[in-house]
Amino acid sequence: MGPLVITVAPVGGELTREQQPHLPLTPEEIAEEVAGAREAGAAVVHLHVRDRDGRPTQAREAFAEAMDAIRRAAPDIVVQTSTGGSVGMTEEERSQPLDLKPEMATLTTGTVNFGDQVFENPYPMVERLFLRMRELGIQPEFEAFDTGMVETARRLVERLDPQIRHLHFDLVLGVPGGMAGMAASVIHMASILPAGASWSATGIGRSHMEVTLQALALGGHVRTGFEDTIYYAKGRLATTNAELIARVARIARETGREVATPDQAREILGIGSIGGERP
Ligand code: KMH
Ligand code: ZN
Repeated sequence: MGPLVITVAPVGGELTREQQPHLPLTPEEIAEEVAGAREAGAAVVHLHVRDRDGRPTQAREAFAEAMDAIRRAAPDIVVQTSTGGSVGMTEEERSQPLDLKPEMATLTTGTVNFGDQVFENPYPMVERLFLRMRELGIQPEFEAFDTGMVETARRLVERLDPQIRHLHFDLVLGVPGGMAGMAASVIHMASILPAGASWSATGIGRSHMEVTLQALALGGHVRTGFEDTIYYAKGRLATTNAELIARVARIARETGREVATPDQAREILGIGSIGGERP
């Protein structure tokens, strides 16, 4: 198996300090968490940010501030901005961080119930976000909450960019409304991905370790962080994102798999391969 890319998701679009007292909110707090995660083995940061009152925002300026702080604290980490934002945000709001040309950005390819709410991703919007990413040379991470989203990503690429050089997926499992966070889900999802695609997985909430361990066993990559689990173990809140990253890195090394550097991650995820002229 090749090196393991670990992504840290330190903030999330919905989480509050009431739920997770260690949640980073300001650009400095986020950068400090990212630096700790980088030291522990994370090569990529999946980024959401907050406004001055700690509320989720997709504002360009807020992302710019957080990205500047991250660049100072963890200069080599790959920054992957969210285009999902939080439930209920408009397309206009959600697309703002793309203007900053991050190396990577998420792209959820379908609508899904999200607890009692609906995370809306109508197909025409997904196409527009994809085209904007391609125009700016931003590598998409296709976020798939169920099998239909994998098929939609496949269809989108066939229509808009059949010569695309690399596809990368993140399997987000265990969202109430999406596919169950079970080992069997990881196995099935991994089996239907387009040939040659790279993939990571994350289990939301109590499914976190089952999904993580199955992804590791199959040679996939892993995402972890407060966005995905606020607990380190049953009844014990995580105190830093770094401790969640360190556990994954430890398991990988114990089982003979090295942990990818950000440059190795760039290679594995196909960063820099989208946009521009095709050969
Ligand atoms: N907060 C969720 C509704 C993404 O970042 O692209 C969407 C989400 C996915 O977190
Ligand atoms: Zn997210």
